[in-house]
Amino acid sequence: MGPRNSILVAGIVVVLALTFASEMSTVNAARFIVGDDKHWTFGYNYTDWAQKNAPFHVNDTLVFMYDPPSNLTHPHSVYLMNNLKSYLSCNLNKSRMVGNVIQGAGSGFEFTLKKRKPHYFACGERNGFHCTVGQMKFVITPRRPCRG
Ligand SMILES: *[C@@H]1O[C@H](CO)[C@@H](O)[C@H](O)[C@H]1NC(C)=O
Ligand SMILES: *[C@@H]1O[C@H](CO)[C@@H](O)[C@H](O)[C@H]1NC(C)=O
Ligand SMILES: *[C@@H]1O[C@H](CO)[C@@H](O)[C@H](O)[C@H]1NC(C)=O
Ligand SMILES: *[C@@H]1O[C@H](CO)[C@@H](O)[C@H](O)[C@H]1NC(C)=O
Ligand SMILES: [Cu+2]
Repeated sequence: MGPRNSILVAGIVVVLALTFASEMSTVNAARFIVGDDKHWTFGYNYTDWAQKNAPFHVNDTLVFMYDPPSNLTHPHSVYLMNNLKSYLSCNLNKSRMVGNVIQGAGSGFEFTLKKRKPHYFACGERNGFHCTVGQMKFVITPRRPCRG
């Protein structure tokens, strides 16, 4: 085999390997409805839900579903808490809103886990009351995607 052919073969191998790798990560990425058929609601134990559905992986997607504000339903939202301390105390001061009160309507909104760090999710409504009393909080630390 000449040097030119070797380079060609090596190139094809690299392309195939990259294609395979990206397909594996797509195949392995999972989609979770937060709370399953309970969706994102007051009084459901999301710590328990997260423990039962662990482990989560980078590129997995969480789907938050909740009704928009109306006479019949309390509003909900989704925040990422700043750190463990604010998560534990449900202090929203330095949190970041990722889903407002209407974004959970219909088929909900999707949050893809991109980083291998703790994600402190909480409902931001009633100044932390849904987080404290309503148990609308959970932590997820995604793992590296598994390949096969
Ligand atoms: C929620 O679930 C967690 C994990 O199973 C458990 O440790 C905790 O006591 C539960 N909280 C309540 C209020 O039941
Ligand atoms: C996550 O998905 C993106 C786009 O599909 C991909 O480029 C990236 O490599 C994936 N991340 C991991 C850690 O697999
Ligand atoms: C919601 O409340 C408003 C005003 O109080 C009322 O006019 C309306 O009929 C209520 N809608 C429902 C669906 O109960
Ligand atoms: C949140 O910030 C406000 C305004 O700066 C402050 O008054 C309040 O004490 C803070 N709350 C907590 C729980 O730290
Ligand atoms: Cu809520």
